[in-house]
Amino acid sequence: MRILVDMDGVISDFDGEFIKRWQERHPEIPVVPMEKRTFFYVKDSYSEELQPLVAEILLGPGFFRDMMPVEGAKEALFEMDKMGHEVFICTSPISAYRNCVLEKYEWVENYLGDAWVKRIILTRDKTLIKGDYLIDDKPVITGVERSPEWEQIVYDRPYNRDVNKKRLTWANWKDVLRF
Ligand code: T3P
Ligand code: MG
Repeated sequence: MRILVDMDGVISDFDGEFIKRWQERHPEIPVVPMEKRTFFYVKDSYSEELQPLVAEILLGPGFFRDMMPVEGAKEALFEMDKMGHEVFICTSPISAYRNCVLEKYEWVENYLGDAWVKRIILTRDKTLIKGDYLIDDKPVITGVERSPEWEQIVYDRPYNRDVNKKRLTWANWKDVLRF
């Protein structure tokens, strides 16, 4: 099987890093806790006045480099690879790409090693990429291809609970994917 694995919110803890930076920079403004994050985009959980502060954090240096790995992600990737699957990291950079693109590569090198840097597929349009599965936390993935080759498996997060697709976490992926 060819398995495409998303990065932010799946193997790197995007929300954890956001919450940490928000609390450091704006201790007086309550951070929206994860269980109340019903929108995929962080900014949609904040009022219009606060949205520039959200953007400042996401675009600032180090945000994409400093994320902690999601628990169990590395082990799962290595195990899929060992099982003989073709595993790729399929990730989209934010439009303001200046820090994001380099830091995503640095992150993969730091946490997964050189061999995985070669498996990064950086694209704004995941529908064009061929694979059997795409493990991704984004509720709906659209692009120019109306019928992507892959089946999305939702990586379970509070903001995608209303999506009716197969879902998994790194704690139960082997039961869900039963190759
Ligand atoms: P990935 O494809 O690795 O999940 O949008 C660009 C990337 O940033 C994409 O990464 C999704 C992630 N992202 C969020 O997860 N939440 C957000 O609020 C924003 C702006 C981006
Ligand atoms: Mg994601």
